[in-house]
Amino acid sequence: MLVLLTLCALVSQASSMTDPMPHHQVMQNLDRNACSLVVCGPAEKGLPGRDGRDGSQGLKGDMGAQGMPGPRGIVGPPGQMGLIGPPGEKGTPGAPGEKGDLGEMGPRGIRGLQGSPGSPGPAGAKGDSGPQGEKGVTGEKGSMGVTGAPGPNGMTGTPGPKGDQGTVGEKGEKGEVGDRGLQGATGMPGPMGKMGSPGLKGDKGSVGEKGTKGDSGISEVNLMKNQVSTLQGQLAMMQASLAKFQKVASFPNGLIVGNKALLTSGYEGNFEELRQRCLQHGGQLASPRNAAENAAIQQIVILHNKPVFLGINDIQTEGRFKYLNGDAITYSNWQQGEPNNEKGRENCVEIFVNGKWNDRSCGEKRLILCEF
Ligand code: NPJ
Ligand code: CA
Repeated sequence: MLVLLTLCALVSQASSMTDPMPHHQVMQNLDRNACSLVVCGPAEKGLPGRDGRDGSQGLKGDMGAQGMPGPRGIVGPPGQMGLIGPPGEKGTPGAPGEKGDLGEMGPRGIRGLQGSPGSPGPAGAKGDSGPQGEKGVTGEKGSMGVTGAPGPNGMTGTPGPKGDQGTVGEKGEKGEVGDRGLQGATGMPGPMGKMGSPGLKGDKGSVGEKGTKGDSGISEVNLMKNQVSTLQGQLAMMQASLAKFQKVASFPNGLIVGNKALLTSGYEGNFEELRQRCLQHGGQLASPRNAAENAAIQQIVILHNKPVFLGINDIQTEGRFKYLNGDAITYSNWQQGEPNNEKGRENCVEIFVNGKWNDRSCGEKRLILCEF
């Protein structure tokens, strides 16, 4: 019983969503006895039922093209009801629409075309003999008669007057029925038949195969040319940007020599303090490897008019000057008489305004000059 109730409820829902068929009618189709036991039968003058659930939005029908009015002709018979349409493609499920009002009856369909004429029928039976025809019109003068037999000898008389015209003969028999005439012109299309009921919704088609990769609009070479061109443009912009940035960065406490940037912060301290400071900022104490670099360092010294310590010393081994990375120096520019390791306490190197080097005590305080 519980199952029947549920089933009945389901059917009620389904029918209310799709058609206005009374519930009891549906149930009769299923199980008359069962339904008569359940509440779903129609109560006489019962309370109004609840509103049905909103129907699902129907498929939108194709708009029919309006036909051109055909030429006036014989009104054809109404066309036959159209066939049930083919199943349509499965559409995406529409959002459940609100239950709409009962729609107006649709317009009458377009009149269907008149059917093609049938093939000619068999020849008819020979007709009955017709009634005697009317008196015909006077015939034409007959041909001259044959010459008569020779008369008796006598006076030859004058020729007699011309005789009266003869009577018209009887009407002939009715002729046979003629051949069937040519087919008449096609009549006007008859009224269009009722629209067929919509076909079942078709199944969703399977996903098609992935298409082949499309051709590139331009060739690989052209593609790379474009990329190179783009990169060249970007590089030029970066070069310009870097050059400007270097100027900004070196002003007013530094300069660029080769790929080295020399910068002083103005800080002053002993050799060890300066060495560590440069390291902290990702650089090292200025270490001239050639005359050009030495001249650049000299420019800073001149600018500030203060000697600076170089990244060169012989702390490890007296008299053997090395760079901070441990390599022996390969370039030098000693002041005359230097290095002299005065008082045996000069293991660091300073550079004067004149660009010359002098070994000096590492404990002296000098302006910091780092190279990056
Ligand atoms: C003297 C010794 C050095 C020693 C130093 C320690 O340096 O020559 O070996 O390391 O004292 O105090 C002048 C003198 C030098 C003197 C320095 C000290 O040299 O001639 O005898 O000063 O600073 C520039 C300035 C001074 C200079 C040479 C050049 N310059 O500006 O270019
Ligand atoms: Ca010295």
